[in-house]
Amino acid sequence: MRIGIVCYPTFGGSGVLATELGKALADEGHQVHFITYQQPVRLNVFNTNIFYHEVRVPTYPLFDYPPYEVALASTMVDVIINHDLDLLHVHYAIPHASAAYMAKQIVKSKNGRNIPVITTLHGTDITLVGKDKTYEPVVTFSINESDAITAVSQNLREETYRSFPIIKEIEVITNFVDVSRFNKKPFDAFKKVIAPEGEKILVHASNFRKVKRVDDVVKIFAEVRKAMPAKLLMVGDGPERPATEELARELGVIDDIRFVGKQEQMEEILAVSDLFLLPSEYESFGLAALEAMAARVVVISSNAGGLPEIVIQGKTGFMANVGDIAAMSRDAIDILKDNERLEQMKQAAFEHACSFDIQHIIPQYEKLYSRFCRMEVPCI
Ligand code: GMT
Repeated sequence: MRIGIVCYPTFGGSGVLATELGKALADEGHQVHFITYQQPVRLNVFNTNIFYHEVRVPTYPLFDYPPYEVALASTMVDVIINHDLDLLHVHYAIPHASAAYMAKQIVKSKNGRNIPVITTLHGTDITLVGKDKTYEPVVTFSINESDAITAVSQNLREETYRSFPIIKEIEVITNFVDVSRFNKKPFDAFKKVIAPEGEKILVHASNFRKVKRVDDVVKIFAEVRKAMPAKLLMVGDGPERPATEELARELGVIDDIRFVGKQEQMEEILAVSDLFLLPSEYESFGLAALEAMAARVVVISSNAGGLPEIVIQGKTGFMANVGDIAAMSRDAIDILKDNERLEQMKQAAFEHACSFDIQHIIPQYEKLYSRFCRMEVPCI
């Protein structure tokens, strides 16, 4: 099939997932057209089945806010018509689902074709941004106008029905991980640089937004540090980073923390890590935690949103209520002190991550797409 994928090109989970999906579909022989305002960060391979179309947003002195959605819809129309796409799959509702609706109407009026639009909901498009009164009517309308809707977890499906008057079926296709990519041997020289005395290594990765509760990460680490030598890697960047660094200074743990910024080679970092901390206020799924599990890293997280759908309490990790720093610290210390159990849990985390392997999930998307095959163009 010829599939258009629209996503955010950044490090966020929705963009990562959409890019990995597109790469896997291209490997299966589909022609994949990415339509984004920048080359997606994970689009780092050459494949003759992959095409990248940059959305250019011309500016004009009149525009305080350049009309990105208009530019996006116009680029979608261009790619749909000139590359004879079979369907559009948009990731993250805002503004991708409404831009896709507009493109669909334009293509219909231009050449009578009804291009199917699939919208995948990822999380904050529903739970934070989408609920805002300013966006809600457009979000509800464009989700309802999609030909198929998917959510990345059962929890997000339920949240969506709770928050919006959605009249269509929302199917759950969970996020996935390419286990072969994350199942790596630790690079000893790298481990030595981070933890020269063989200290345990904790890691957190996110966009450092409020919802991630990065201050809790530092507070948990400060408790762990009181109990044993340890190091913390903080991966990513975002608005809460300066305050988090300040907190680390106040708590006297800054020398044991490395803020390494945005990183593409997460698998190298995870390979040397023991615990992944994700105390978020909400996660529709928690793709970063799943990637950690695939790298044999035990997860300490909150029990918010879809996290209980991937973490098995006491087996692959530990969950506690949002903000329960005492419980998360205690669990972290207990498991780090018990090497035998830590190794068992790392193995269990890996085995559980395998059930979310890309190979199990891609056929689910292909099955969904096949519902929209055109009679005149055979689907592969
Ligand atoms: O976590 C973020 O703030 C980024 C956001 C995104 O849209 O890129 O992540 C959301 O989508 C991911 C992929 O489906 C999920 O794994 C994350 O849990 C979800 N984030 C939230 O729900 C806060």
